[in-house]
Amino acid sequence: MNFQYWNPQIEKMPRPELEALQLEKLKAEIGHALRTPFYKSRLGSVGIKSPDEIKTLDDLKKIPFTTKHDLREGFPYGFLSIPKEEVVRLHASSGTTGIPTTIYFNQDDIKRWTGYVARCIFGTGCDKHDVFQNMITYGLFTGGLGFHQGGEEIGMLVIPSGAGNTARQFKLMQDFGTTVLHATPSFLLHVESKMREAGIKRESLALKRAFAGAEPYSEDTRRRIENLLHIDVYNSYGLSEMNGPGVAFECQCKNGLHIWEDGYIAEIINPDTLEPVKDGETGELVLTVLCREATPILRYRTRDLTAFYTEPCACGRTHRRLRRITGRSDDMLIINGVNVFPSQIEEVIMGIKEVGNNYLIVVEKEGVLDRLTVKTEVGADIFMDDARPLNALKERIRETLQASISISPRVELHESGSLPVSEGKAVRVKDTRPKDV
Ligand code: DLL
Repeated sequence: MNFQYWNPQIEKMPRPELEALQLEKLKAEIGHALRTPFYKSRLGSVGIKSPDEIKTLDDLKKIPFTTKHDLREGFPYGFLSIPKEEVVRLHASSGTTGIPTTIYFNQDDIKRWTGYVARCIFGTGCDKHDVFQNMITYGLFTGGLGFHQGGEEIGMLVIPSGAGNTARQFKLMQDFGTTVLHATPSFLLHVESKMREAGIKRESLALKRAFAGAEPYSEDTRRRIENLLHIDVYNSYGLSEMNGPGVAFECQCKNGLHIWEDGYIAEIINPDTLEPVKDGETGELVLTVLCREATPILRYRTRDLTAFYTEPCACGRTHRRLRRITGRSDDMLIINGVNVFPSQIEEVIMGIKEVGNNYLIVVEKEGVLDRLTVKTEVGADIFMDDARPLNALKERIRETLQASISISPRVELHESGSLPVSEGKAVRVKDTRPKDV
């Protein structure tokens, strides 16, 4: 394979040099952190009053974790390390509590972030000849502007189409010969369904690849999008607390996401004991930003579950790879005492070829028990007078799910296009059980 690197010196840097670079940047980041009200007090509580107290990367472990709760407590300026007049942008993610997590950038922060996203995009084989349709939400969400800047940086023609409005998306693809897409995986599946409905032939489009991220999805979902759209799909991971997209990305090997270790320090911990897991074991990802001055965040508990791949990647990059993020430590459902991750359900149903591109998991109380219903879409041709094929498919889905999650769900089949679609992150789980149970 012909690998291309945006910044070969950094991307293929020998590990000892890379770690020395991390240490240097960590010390600078601690310097920024000590200028914020939050970390002045938090670092002070463990005796860190100057960056010089950090002598090795291992010293990072002396620093307590930062949580989403801390970020909310620090709203609006508790994490700001520079004078307000030097801030040029903010991004925010709204949460269920109503207090947004807000991240500030100065001009250099934006440039650095752009560099990381450009590195991701270029590493998949894109270049200035590509036409890039950015079908994700712009605005406070980081996905739109983050990819927009990265695409422009490598010279692609960027179409800022934003999410939604599939008819307009098709028109743009046709008019401008779009070669690269960016969207959430659920929106890519929706686009494909609508394309079929509209009778648009795949061969009439110039599509070659897509970046899919911002929400968890299985390897089966990737394969499904690739097979339906005849493109390569690359997994893209990031979070607003760490700038947004551009944190970890797949290279052309499509086997794990390289985390850019010159920009972020990654640790994986056991979410219960808070101790590091052994290499290769699954745990919660903890990240420290090394490339942002305005809003330093140290040892942030992402809640995302993943593992390190330990063996080197065939592409020659030395930055470690993360396994596809399967979900979050806080999205586990407990159904009649059995632990189920939504990703396990997705993996099963996306592997069944008769099942359509959209699904919904519903958990409700029925008397004293929990009841799990999995609603999936199927093609209209199966809704015929003869109910037998329908019932047989339902039973097959139920049995396959039961074998995977040890619970027998109720399965409902719905006509294609009838389940709710979200333009941004898909809402896959509707849990209506009373919260105190
Ligand atoms: O979702 C940033 C982003 C934009 C990433 C565009 C990729 C593409 P937030 O809204 O702060 O930021 O949400 C971050 O989304 O902690 C994960 O739980 C989840 N997530 C993001 N990417 C992936 C992925 C953006 N590839 C949260 N696989 C993260 C699984 C993902 N989950």
